Amino acid sequence: MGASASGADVRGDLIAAVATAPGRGALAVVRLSGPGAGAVAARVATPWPPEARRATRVALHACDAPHDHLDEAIATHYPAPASFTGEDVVEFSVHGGRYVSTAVLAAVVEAGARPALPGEFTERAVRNGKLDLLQAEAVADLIDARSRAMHRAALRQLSGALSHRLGALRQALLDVEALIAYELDFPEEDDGPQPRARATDAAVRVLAELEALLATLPRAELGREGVTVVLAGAPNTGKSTLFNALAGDPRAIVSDVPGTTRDAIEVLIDHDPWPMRLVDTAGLRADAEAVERLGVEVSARRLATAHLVLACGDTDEELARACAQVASLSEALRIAVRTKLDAREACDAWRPPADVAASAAVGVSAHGGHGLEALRAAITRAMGSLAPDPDEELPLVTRARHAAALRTARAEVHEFAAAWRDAALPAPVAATHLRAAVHALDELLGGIDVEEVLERVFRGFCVGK
Ligand SMILES: Nc1nc2c(ncn2[C@@H]2O[C@H](COP(=O)(O)OP(=O)(O)OP(=O)(O)O)[C@@H](O)[C@H]2O)c(=O)[nH]1
Ligand SMILES: [Mg+2]
Repeated sequence: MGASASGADVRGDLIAAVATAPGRGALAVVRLSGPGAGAVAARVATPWPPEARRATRVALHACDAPHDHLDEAIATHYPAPASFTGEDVVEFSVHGGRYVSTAVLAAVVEAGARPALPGEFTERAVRNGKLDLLQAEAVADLIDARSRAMHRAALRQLSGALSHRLGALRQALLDVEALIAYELDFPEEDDGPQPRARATDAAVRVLAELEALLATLPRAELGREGVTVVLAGAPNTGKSTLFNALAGDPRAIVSDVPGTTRDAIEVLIDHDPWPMRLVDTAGLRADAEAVERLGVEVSARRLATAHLVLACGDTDEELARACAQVASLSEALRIAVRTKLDAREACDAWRPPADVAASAAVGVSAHGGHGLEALRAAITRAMGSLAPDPDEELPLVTRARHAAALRTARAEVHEFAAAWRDAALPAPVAATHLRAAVHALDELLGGIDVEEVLERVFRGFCVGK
């Protein structure tokens, strides 16, 4: 039986959806949740009911029409409340592809279920106290994860690391409130501990913790957006060839005509410790004709916003020139990359010249694959110096919603601490700031009745989740 924090019964009607991605695949899952899930399943599956929580083979058919056979499937029944949503849940693993899953969904809808809205299953899990809102968002992040860093951050949030941290902060704020109440009750008390100073100190500790969490935002952004790594250098130095080799995919056009790449091309690649947003750009040269010149302008813009630049040159002279040119256009970290090693000398014989202005220098042959591992390792080191490893203890603040709530809490606690320290506001007024801070954290965790927040969060989910 589910109830929101406001006490209202929020057990929903019976919903159903195909929980797997559309398209061709070995399996698809049709999921039902809500009161009567078992009864509806009984109208489309034989034999029914299966033993609870045990994967069981069934024949699926049209509603009340056992001879209108749809599929041989595996059914699992999770009676409430021990299910993902906390409601009665049935899952049918059917054969993949569009037709079977759609036909099974149509059958359960005819039998009494309603097609689910995006995110409605997870929303119910939150409403029924199975997950808090942060964990529900982590489910979406896990689904959307495109890199190891995002995957790890999502798993950590799903395990409740951020929720626990915020729960502890919330408790700390309530403790400060209790200290204030003491001051209100015994204002003249002058022996024993000093509640006024203690309340201020506790608030300052909460502020430090809020700051620490907010300070993880840039790292979360790196995890989501990737570290921007821009390939730059003179035309025809092999940038696009190297781009393709690092991407593992021939994405960029390669030719021996200088000025081949005109527009920046980018690709997100899983990398350690952060995903890499690799950008190929037009070769830098002053005498470019009109269209190419536009490309060079784009290159300059991308260089200005890069985290890391791979300055490429296919001779040592070119390499030094590329490094100097990049340095004039970008403040980003720089790795000097001597390209096409195979073309002129034995790959292993190359040594970085003394005059390249870069934090590292690597020689590669994109054709033969020589040096690519060393380049990846140099990129990993450079990324590590941009931001500490995402593995560290503190959970990341991953969304604008989180940042906004934490900033609100920080502003309120700040107001409180200042007013309380200077005895500038009457205690009940000062306490309203603490209340507002607690409210911001509650909203973050979804622990209070915040329809609008739930609506916003869950409509961004996919159907069936
Ligand atoms: N031998 C050899 N040739 C290479 C290597 N990498 C690239 N090339 C050749 O160099 C020429 C230019 O390569 P691109 O990758 O198009 O060079 P680019 O720097 O992207 O050129 P622009 O887009 O014009 O700036 C092509 O003919 C490539 O085949 C390499 O590792 N070894
Ligand atoms: Mg190119």
